[in-house]
Amino acid sequence: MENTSGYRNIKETYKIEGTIGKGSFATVKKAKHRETGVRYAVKVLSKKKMNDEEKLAMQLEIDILKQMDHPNIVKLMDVFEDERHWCLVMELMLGGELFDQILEKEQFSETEARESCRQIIDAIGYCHQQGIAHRDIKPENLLLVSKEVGITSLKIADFGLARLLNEDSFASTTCGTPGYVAPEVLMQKPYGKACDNWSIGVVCFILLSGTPPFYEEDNFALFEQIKACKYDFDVETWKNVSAEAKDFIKKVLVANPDVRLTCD
Ligand code: 3AM
Repeated sequence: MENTSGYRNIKETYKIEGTIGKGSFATVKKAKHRETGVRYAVKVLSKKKMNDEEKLAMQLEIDILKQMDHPNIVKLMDVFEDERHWCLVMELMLGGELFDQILEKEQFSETEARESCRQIIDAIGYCHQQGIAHRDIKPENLLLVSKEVGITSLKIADFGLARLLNEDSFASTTCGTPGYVAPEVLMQKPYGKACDNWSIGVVCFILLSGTPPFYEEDNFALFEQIKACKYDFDVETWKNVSAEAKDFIKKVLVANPDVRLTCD
């Protein structure tokens, strides 16, 4: 139902419950559909803290998410907007972040790591087919469907940095999260979808070994390490990992995006 301002009021359709967490522009809350009783996650984005450029970027995130329909991408069910907020009604992910599982378990079995990687690659391959790069793949953006199902069912969230990229349009703004960022992004070269494949390589490396391939306290030193593609397979940590898995990492964590493995 629309009120006098022309906006639909989310509270008429959903009962807003507790807060799940907060990001820089967004608060994620739990909500219950008043008729069906089904619970969802609602990402509430405040327009107040955003400048016009950020508002446009957010509108883009919303437009991208609306197009997405893949079992390993958090589904956007509905969008409510008023003068001050956007409310994105999404599938509720009850298993928390993959990152927390990594911390809890320290190391996944290779079978678990392989299944997680397959799901991430499926989802990102689907984005790439549609000309979309995610640009911020990291464990915090990989959410688990439920605690019970565990690692076997994960979905990608947060397209805050995703941009529509087609073959001839390259993004060249530096974004992403330090440890996962591809060398070409750091070198401020025009870059495309291959930057996601690099980040997938970093995530897979962490899933297989429990340690990041690139790590320095200081960001400058970290960036130098990434640009030089300097990482190794510590003998003790990697002793139970197959040669095929290491070979996969070696073909993904490659500085030159033109020879890096694609999702296909
Ligand atoms: O605050 P933490 O890190 O615990 O995992 C996301 C993050 O949790 C969670 O909301 C917080 C702020 O981004 N989150 C994001 N999307 C979600 C979803 N669809 C979600 N939790 C459940 N379902």
